[in-house]
Amino acid sequence: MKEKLEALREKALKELEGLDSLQKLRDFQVRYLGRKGELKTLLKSMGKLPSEERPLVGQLANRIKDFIEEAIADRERVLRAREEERRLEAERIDVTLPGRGPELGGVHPLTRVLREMEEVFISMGFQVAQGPEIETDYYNFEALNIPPNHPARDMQDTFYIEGGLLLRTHTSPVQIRVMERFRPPIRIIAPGKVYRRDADVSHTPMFHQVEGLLVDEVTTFADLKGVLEEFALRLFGPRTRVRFRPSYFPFTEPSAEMDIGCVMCEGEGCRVCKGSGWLEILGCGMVDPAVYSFVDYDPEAYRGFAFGLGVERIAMLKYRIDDIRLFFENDLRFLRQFL
Ligand code: 2NL
Repeated sequence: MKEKLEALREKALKELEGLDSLQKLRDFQVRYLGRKGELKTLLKSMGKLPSEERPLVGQLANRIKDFIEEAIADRERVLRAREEERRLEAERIDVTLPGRGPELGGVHPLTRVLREMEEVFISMGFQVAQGPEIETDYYNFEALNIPPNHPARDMQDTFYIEGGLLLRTHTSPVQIRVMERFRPPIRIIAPGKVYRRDADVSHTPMFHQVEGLLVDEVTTFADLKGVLEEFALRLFGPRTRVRFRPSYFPFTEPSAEMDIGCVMCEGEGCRVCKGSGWLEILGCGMVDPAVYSFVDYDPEAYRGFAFGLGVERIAMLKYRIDDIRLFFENDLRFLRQFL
Protein backbone atom coordinates (compact mmCIF):
# COMPACT_ATOMS: atom_id res chain seq x y z
CA MET A 1 0.00 0.00 0.00
CA LYS A 2 2.77 2.36 0.96
CA GLU A 3 4.57 1.64 -2.31
CA LYS A 4 1.38 2.19 -4.27
CA LEU A 5 0.92 5.62 -2.64
CA GLU A 6 4.54 6.61 -3.32
CA ALA A 7 4.16 5.48 -6.95
CA LEU A 8 1.02 7.57 -7.30
CA ARG A 9 2.90 10.63 -6.02
CA GLU A 10 5.72 10.10 -8.53
CA LYS A 11 3.32 9.58 -11.42
CA ALA A 12 1.34 12.71 -10.47
CA LEU A 13 4.48 14.80 -10.17
CA LYS A 14 5.82 13.74 -13.57
CA GLU A 15 2.46 14.30 -15.30
CA LEU A 16 2.12 17.72 -13.70
CA GLU A 17 5.28 19.02 -15.34
CA GLY A 18 3.86 18.36 -18.82
CA LEU A 19 0.59 20.29 -18.25
CA ASP A 20 0.62 23.46 -20.31
CA SER A 21 -2.83 24.95 -19.70
CA LEU A 22 -5.05 25.83 -16.76
CA GLN A 23 -7.82 23.66 -18.21
CA LYS A 24 -5.53 20.60 -18.27
CA LEU A 25 -4.53 21.44 -14.70
CA ARG A 26 -8.21 21.40 -13.57
CA ASP A 27 -8.75 18.04 -15.31
CA PHE A 28 -5.65 16.71 -13.60
CA GLN A 29 -6.88 17.86 -10.20
CA VAL A 30 -10.20 16.05 -10.66
CA ARG A 31 -8.49 12.95 -11.97
CA TYR A 32 -6.18 12.61 -8.94
CA LEU A 33 -7.92 14.30 -6.02
CA GLY A 34 -11.59 14.28 -7.05
CA ARG A 35 -14.34 12.23 -5.39
CA LYS A 36 -13.75 9.40 -7.88
CA GLY A 37 -10.06 10.26 -8.34
CA GLU A 38 -7.06 7.94 -8.16
CA LEU A 39 -6.21 8.77 -4.53
CA LYS A 40 -9.75 8.06 -3.28
CA THR A 41 -9.85 4.82 -5.27
CA LEU A 42 -6.59 3.73 -3.69
CA LEU A 43 -7.78 4.60 -0.17
CA LYS A 44 -10.94 2.54 -0.61
CA SER A 45 -8.78 -0.56 -0.74
CA MET A 46 -7.43 0.48 2.72
CA GLY A 47 -10.40 -1.33 4.25
CA LYS A 48 -8.59 -4.61 3.57
CA LEU A 49 -5.51 -3.55 5.57
CA PRO A 50 -4.88 -4.77 9.08
CA SER A 51 -6.26 -2.16 11.52
CA GLU A 52 -2.82 -1.32 13.06
CA GLU A 53 -1.45 -0.23 9.69
CA ARG A 54 -4.36 2.03 8.85
CA PRO A 55 -3.38 5.21 10.80
CA LEU A 56 0.11 5.25 9.25
CA VAL A 57 -1.12 4.68 5.72
CA GLY A 58 -3.86 7.26 6.35
CA GLN A 59 -1.27 9.83 7.41
CA LEU A 60 0.86 9.07 4.39
CA ALA A 61 -2.17 9.41 2.10
CA ASN A 62 -2.95 12.82 3.60
CA ARG A 63 0.62 14.04 3.18
CA ILE A 64 0.59 12.90 -0.43
CA LYS A 65 -2.72 14.69 -0.98
CA ASP A 66 -1.27 17.92 0.51
CA PHE A 67 1.85 17.46 -1.53
CA ILE A 68 -0.05 17.10 -4.80
CA GLU A 69 -2.27 20.05 -3.95
CA GLU A 70 0.77 22.21 -3.36
CA ALA A 71 2.36 21.03 -6.59
CA ILE A 72 -0.85 21.94 -8.44
CA ALA A 73 -0.80 25.42 -6.89
CA ASP A 74 2.85 25.87 -7.93
CA ARG A 75 2.06 24.75 -11.44
CA GLU A 76 -0.93 27.11 -11.57
CA ARG A 77 1.29 30.07 -10.62
CA VAL A 78 3.75 29.16 -13.37
CA LEU A 79 0.99 28.79 -15.99
CA ARG A 80 -0.71 32.07 -14.97
CA ALA A 81 2.58 33.93 -15.18
CA ARG A 82 3.23 32.45 -18.63
CA GLU A 83 -0.24 33.41 -19.84
CA GLU A 84 0.17 36.99 -18.58
CA GLU A 85 3.50 37.21 -20.38
CA ARG A 86 1.91 36.00 -23.63
CA ARG A 87 -0.93 38.54 -23.28
CA LEU A 88 1.47 41.43 -22.67
CA GLU A 89 3.55 40.39 -25.67
CA ALA A 90 0.46 40.26 -27.89
CA GLU A 91 -0.80 43.65 -26.69
CA ARG A 92 2.56 45.30 -27.03
CA ILE A 93 2.41 48.83 -28.45
CA ASP A 94 5.37 50.55 -30.06
CA VAL A 95 5.08 53.95 -28.41
CA THR A 96 7.92 55.26 -30.58
CA LEU A 97 5.83 54.93 -33.80
CA PRO A 98 4.93 58.33 -35.32
CA GLY A 99 1.24 59.27 -34.82
CA ARG A 100 -1.33 59.26 -37.61
CA GLY A 101 -2.31 62.91 -37.98
CA PRO A 102 -5.84 63.97 -38.96
CA GLU A 103 -6.50 63.46 -42.71
CA LEU A 104 -6.54 66.67 -44.68
CA GLY A 105 -9.62 67.51 -46.70
CA GLY A 106 -9.47 69.38 -49.98
CA VAL A 107 -11.58 71.54 -52.23
CA HIS A 108 -13.74 69.50 -54.65
CA PRO A 109 -12.49 69.74 -58.26
CA LEU A 110 -15.81 71.28 -59.37
CA THR A 111 -15.58 73.93 -56.68
CA ARG A 112 -12.00 74.64 -57.71
CA VAL A 113 -12.91 75.14 -61.35
CA LEU A 114 -15.97 77.19 -60.40
CA ARG A 115 -13.87 79.47 -58.18
CA GLU A 116 -11.30 79.85 -60.94
CA MET A 117 -14.00 80.87 -63.41
CA GLU A 118 -15.54 83.34 -60.96
CA GLU A 119 -12.09 84.83 -60.39
CA VAL A 120 -11.60 85.44 -64.13
CA PHE A 121 -14.98 87.12 -64.62
CA ILE A 122 -14.73 89.13 -61.38
CA SER A 123 -11.38 90.48 -62.64
CA MET A 124 -13.21 91.68 -65.76
CA GLY A 125 -15.77 93.58 -63.68
CA PHE A 126 -18.58 91.02 -63.39
CA GLN A 127 -20.55 90.52 -60.19
CA VAL A 128 -21.80 87.16 -58.92
CA ALA A 129 -25.61 86.77 -58.76
CA GLN A 130 -27.70 83.98 -57.27
CA GLY A 131 -31.31 82.87 -57.41
CA PRO A 132 -33.73 80.02 -56.56
CA GLU A 133 -33.30 76.50 -57.93
CA ILE A 134 -37.06 75.98 -57.91
CA GLU A 135 -38.49 78.22 -60.60
CA THR A 136 -41.65 79.08 -62.49
CA ASP A 137 -42.25 78.40 -66.15
CA TYR A 138 -42.18 82.16 -66.66
CA TYR A 139 -38.59 82.73 -65.46
CA ASN A 140 -37.17 79.47 -66.80
CA PHE A 141 -38.77 79.59 -70.27
CA GLU A 142 -41.24 82.34 -71.14
CA ALA A 143 -39.11 85.39 -70.31
CA LEU A 144 -36.25 83.78 -72.25
CA ASN A 145 -38.32 83.78 -75.40
CA ILE A 146 -38.65 79.99 -75.33
CA PRO A 147 -42.09 79.42 -76.93
CA PRO A 148 -44.68 77.01 -75.41
CA ASN A 149 -43.91 74.16 -77.82
CA HIS A 150 -40.12 74.47 -77.86
CA PRO A 151 -38.34 71.08 -77.44
CA ALA A 152 -36.39 72.44 -74.41
CA ARG A 153 -39.68 72.38 -72.45
CA ASP A 154 -40.15 68.68 -73.06
CA MET A 155 -41.22 66.52 -70.14
CA GLN A 156 -38.15 64.47 -71.08
CA ASP A 157 -35.72 67.27 -70.21
CA THR A 158 -37.38 69.18 -67.35
CA PHE A 159 -38.17 68.06 -63.80
CA TYR A 160 -41.68 69.40 -63.17
CA ILE A 161 -42.92 69.53 -59.57
CA GLU A 162 -46.36 70.22 -58.10
CA GLY A 163 -47.87 73.69 -58.16
CA GLY A 164 -46.74 74.44 -61.72
CA LEU A 165 -43.13 74.76 -60.52
CA LEU A 166 -40.01 73.18 -61.98
CA LEU A 167 -36.31 72.72 -61.25
CA ARG A 168 -34.42 75.32 -63.28
CA THR A 169 -32.80 73.81 -66.39
CA HIS A 170 -30.26 76.66 -66.66
CA THR A 171 -29.31 79.69 -64.52
CA SER A 172 -30.79 82.20 -67.00
CA PRO A 173 -33.77 82.87 -64.67
CA VAL A 174 -31.29 84.49 -62.26
CA GLN A 175 -30.36 86.96 -64.97
CA ILE A 176 -34.00 87.73 -65.78
CA ARG A 177 -34.56 88.45 -62.07
CA VAL A 178 -31.53 90.76 -61.97
CA MET A 179 -32.71 92.67 -65.06
CA GLU A 180 -36.16 93.08 -63.48
CA ARG A 181 -34.58 94.84 -60.50
CA PHE A 182 -31.67 96.78 -62.00
CA ARG A 183 -31.16 99.05 -65.03
CA PRO A 184 -28.03 98.77 -67.24
CA PRO A 185 -25.09 98.81 -67.13
CA ILE A 186 -25.23 95.21 -65.94
CA ARG A 187 -22.33 92.79 -65.76
CA ILE A 188 -23.14 89.57 -63.92
CA ILE A 189 -22.39 85.90 -63.86
CA ALA A 190 -24.86 83.40 -62.42
CA PRO A 191 -23.18 80.19 -61.24
CA GLY A 192 -25.20 77.35 -59.72
CA LYS A 193 -26.91 73.99 -59.86
CA VAL A 194 -29.24 73.16 -62.71
CA TYR A 195 -31.38 70.07 -63.36
CA ARG A 196 -32.23 67.98 -66.42
CA ARG A 197 -33.71 64.51 -66.85
CA ASP A 198 -30.62 62.87 -68.29
CA ALA A 199 -28.03 60.33 -67.08
CA ASP A 200 -25.00 58.75 -68.81
CA VAL A 201 -21.19 59.17 -68.92
CA SER A 202 -21.51 62.85 -69.86
CA HIS A 203 -24.86 63.77 -68.24
CA THR A 204 -26.06 63.80 -64.61
CA PRO A 205 -29.56 64.91 -63.49
CA MET A 206 -27.93 67.76 -61.55
CA PHE A 207 -24.95 69.68 -62.88
CA HIS A 208 -23.42 73.14 -62.62
CA GLN A 209 -23.62 76.03 -64.97
CA VAL A 210 -22.16 79.48 -65.21
CA GLU A 211 -24.12 81.94 -67.27
CA GLY A 212 -23.02 85.49 -67.93
CA LEU A 213 -24.82 88.63 -68.98
CA LEU A 214 -23.52 92.06 -69.95
CA VAL A 215 -25.95 94.82 -70.94
CA ASP A 216 -24.90 98.40 -71.69
CA GLU A 217 -25.63 101.23 -74.11
CA VAL A 218 -22.96 100.30 -76.64
CA THR A 219 -22.10 96.62 -76.62
CA THR A 220 -21.00 94.67 -79.69
CA PHE A 221 -20.25 91.14 -80.75
CA ALA A 222 -16.54 92.14 -80.58
CA ASP A 223 -17.00 92.74 -76.81
CA LEU A 224 -18.46 89.26 -76.48
CA LYS A 225 -15.54 87.74 -78.38
CA GLY A 226 -12.97 89.68 -76.37
CA VAL A 227 -14.42 88.70 -72.97
CA LEU A 228 -14.87 85.02 -73.87
CA GLU A 229 -11.47 84.65 -75.55
CA GLU A 230 -9.82 86.19 -72.49
CA PHE A 231 -11.76 83.72 -70.32
CA ALA A 232 -10.56 80.74 -72.39
CA LEU A 233 -6.93 81.87 -72.30
CA ARG A 234 -6.99 82.47 -68.55
CA LEU A 235 -8.58 79.07 -67.86
CA PHE A 236 -6.76 76.85 -70.37
CA GLY A 237 -3.48 78.75 -70.79
CA PRO A 238 -2.19 81.60 -73.01
CA ARG A 239 -1.45 79.33 -75.99
CA THR A 240 -5.10 78.22 -76.26
CA ARG A 241 -6.70 78.70 -79.68
CA VAL A 242 -10.37 79.74 -79.90
CA ARG A 243 -12.94 79.91 -82.68
CA PHE A 244 -16.58 80.98 -82.91
CA ARG A 245 -19.17 79.09 -84.98
CA PRO A 246 -22.68 80.31 -85.74
CA SER A 247 -25.42 78.63 -83.71
CA TYR A 248 -28.99 79.17 -82.54
CA PHE A 249 -30.62 79.91 -79.17
CA PRO A 250 -34.13 81.35 -78.73
CA PHE A 251 -32.77 84.05 -76.37
CA THR A 252 -29.82 85.37 -78.42
CA GLU A 253 -29.49 86.73 -81.95
CA PRO A 254 -27.01 86.27 -83.47
CA SER A 255 -25.88 83.18 -81.55
CA ALA A 256 -22.58 81.34 -81.55
CA GLU A 257 -20.66 78.52 -79.95
CA MET A 258 -17.05 78.90 -78.89
CA ASP A 259 -14.53 76.09 -79.38
CA ILE A 260 -11.02 75.75 -78.03
CA GLY A 261 -8.21 73.78 -79.68
CA CYS A 262 -8.45 70.22 -78.38
CA VAL A 263 -6.69 69.95 -75.00
CA MET A 264 -5.75 66.32 -75.70
CA CYS A 265 -4.26 66.44 -79.21
CA GLU A 266 -3.74 70.20 -79.63
CA GLY A 267 -5.56 70.21 -82.96
CA GLU A 268 -4.24 66.97 -84.44
CA GLY A 269 -7.61 65.23 -84.16
CA CYS A 270 -8.32 62.48 -81.61
CA ARG A 271 -11.11 60.47 -79.94
CA VAL A 272 -12.02 63.32 -77.54
CA CYS A 273 -12.52 65.95 -80.28
CA LYS A 274 -13.85 63.29 -82.67
CA GLY A 275 -11.08 64.04 -85.15
CA SER A 276 -11.97 67.74 -85.56
CA GLY A 277 -9.17 69.18 -83.41
CA TRP A 278 -11.74 71.43 -81.65
CA LEU A 279 -13.82 71.19 -78.46
CA GLU A 280 -17.04 73.14 -77.85
CA ILE A 281 -16.91 74.84 -74.46
CA LEU A 282 -19.75 77.36 -74.42
CA GLY A 283 -22.78 78.89 -76.13
CA CYS A 284 -23.25 82.64 -76.46
CA GLY A 285 -24.82 85.47 -78.43
CA MET A 286 -26.21 89.00 -78.42
CA VAL A 287 -29.30 89.16 -76.18
CA ASP A 288 -32.42 88.89 -78.34
CA PRO A 289 -34.47 92.14 -78.09
CA ALA A 290 -37.52 89.95 -77.36
CA VAL A 291 -35.96 89.20 -73.94
CA TYR A 292 -35.70 92.94 -73.13
CA SER A 293 -39.46 93.36 -73.59
CA PHE A 294 -40.08 90.93 -70.68
CA VAL A 295 -37.92 92.98 -68.28
CA ASP A 296 -39.06 96.37 -69.51
CA TYR A 297 -35.75 97.42 -71.06
CA ASP A 298 -35.93 99.68 -74.15
CA PRO A 299 -34.49 97.48 -76.95
CA GLU A 300 -33.49 100.64 -78.86
CA ALA A 301 -31.44 101.97 -75.93
CA TYR A 302 -29.52 98.85 -74.84
CA ARG A 303 -27.37 96.10 -76.29
CA GLY A 304 -25.96 93.11 -74.48
CA PHE A 305 -24.39 89.71 -74.80
CA ALA A 306 -24.88 86.52 -72.82
CA PHE A 307 -23.26 83.13 -72.57
CA GLY A 308 -23.65 79.83 -70.81
CA LEU A 309 -21.27 76.98 -70.02
CA GLY A 310 -21.21 73.73 -68.12
CA VAL A 311 -18.79 73.58 -65.16
CA GLU A 312 -18.47 69.76 -65.27
CA ARG A 313 -17.55 69.84 -68.94
CA ILE A 314 -14.83 72.45 -68.36
CA ALA A 315 -13.47 70.52 -65.36
CA MET A 316 -13.45 67.26 -67.38
CA LEU A 317 -11.43 68.90 -70.15
CA LYS A 318 -9.08 70.67 -67.77
CA TYR A 319 -8.34 67.56 -65.67
CA ARG A 320 -8.85 64.99 -68.46
CA ILE A 321 -11.70 63.15 -66.71
CA ASP A 322 -13.70 60.84 -68.98
CA ASP A 323 -16.77 60.11 -66.82
CA ILE A 324 -18.88 62.93 -65.28
CA ARG A 325 -20.25 60.63 -62.55
CA LEU A 326 -16.85 60.58 -60.81
CA PHE A 327 -17.60 64.10 -59.53
CA PHE A 328 -20.55 62.86 -57.49
CA GLU A 329 -19.43 59.46 -56.16
CA ASN A 330 -17.26 60.86 -53.31
CA ASP A 331 -14.62 58.21 -54.00
CA LEU A 332 -11.53 59.33 -52.06
CA ARG A 333 -9.23 57.67 -54.62
CA PHE A 334 -10.61 60.19 -57.14
CA LEU A 335 -10.86 63.21 -54.84
CA ARG A 336 -7.35 62.80 -53.37
CA GLN A 337 -5.87 63.50 -56.81
CA PHE A 338 -6.94 67.13 -56.44
CA LEU A 339 -5.35 67.83 -53.04
C1 2NL B 1 -25.17 76.82 -73.56
C2 2NL B 1 -25.79 78.06 -74.04
C3 2NL B 1 -26.42 80.22 -73.38
C4 2NL B 1 -27.43 82.27 -72.70
C5 2NL B 1 -27.04 80.98 -72.41
C6 2NL B 1 -28.87 84.08 -71.83
C7 2NL B 1 -29.48 84.56 -70.70
C8 2NL B 1 -30.30 85.66 -70.83
C9 2NL B 1 -30.50 86.22 -72.04
C10 2NL B 1 -29.87 85.68 -73.11
CL1 2NL B 1 -31.08 86.26 -69.44
N1 2NL B 1 -29.07 84.61 -73.01
N2 2NL B 1 -28.08 82.98 -71.70
C11 2NL B 1 -27.16 82.79 -73.95
C12 2NL B 1 -26.53 82.01 -74.89
C13 2NL B 1 -26.15 80.72 -74.61
O1 2NL B 1 -26.06 78.96 -73.00
O2 2NL B 1 -24.77 76.00 -74.34
N3 2NL B 1 -25.08 76.61 -72.26
C14 2NL B 1 -24.48 75.45 -71.71
